[in-house]
Amino acid sequence: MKLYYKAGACSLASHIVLEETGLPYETEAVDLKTKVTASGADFMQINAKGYVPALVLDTGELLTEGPAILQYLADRVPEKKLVPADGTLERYRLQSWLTFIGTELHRSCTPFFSPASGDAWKAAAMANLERRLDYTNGELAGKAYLLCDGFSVADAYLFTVLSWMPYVKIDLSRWSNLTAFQARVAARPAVQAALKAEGLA
Ligand SMILES: N[C@@H](CCC(=O)N[C@@H](CS)C(=O)NCC(=O)O)C(=O)O
Repeated sequence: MKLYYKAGACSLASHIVLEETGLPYETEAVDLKTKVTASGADFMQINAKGYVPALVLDTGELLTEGPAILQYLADRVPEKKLVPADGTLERYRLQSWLTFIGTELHRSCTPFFSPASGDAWKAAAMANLERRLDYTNGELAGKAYLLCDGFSVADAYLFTVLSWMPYVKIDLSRWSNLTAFQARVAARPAVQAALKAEGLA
């Protein structure tokens, strides 16, 4: 398998989960502005959506969209329990978190990474983000991870989005459960390995 990524972008969650699975894989960085990969390939020919993460399977097939990639990887190694079993209520709770992180947290960060976004959009996104972080902080009260069964792929995604807060100019120290969560996830060897590989450790 090969993961196309950009250091520190949402593809970091897939990179962390690849490390957690122990499956063999390779990575290739993508310049998201020029859409050229580190080896000089035209990324648009690999993933017509033009964004990361993109996972090329050993069969040569392409899988895109972070939440789908995360679940695909976790399902390859059920013994690692990175996702609840298919068809259980807990699995839908995991999907609920992945959707929330993707559409409410990740998307609310978008205007802060785009020079073209106006102040009104940024203010609305900031208000939304603060409300959603408040909610997430509450959900983590007395819990080590988002789901009761331990670390899951949703935690890798939440960790990745929380790592953007300095760029968004949100001080996470307001939310003690979020900062404790961030430290807990950062201490995982797989997370350290992915961060190091992306030059972020
Ligand atoms: N819906 C996609 C969104 C992925 C996404 O937003 N990727 C960003 C990096 S975090 C990207 O590659 N942006 C470059 C672009 O859209 O041109 C997913 O969940 O995987």
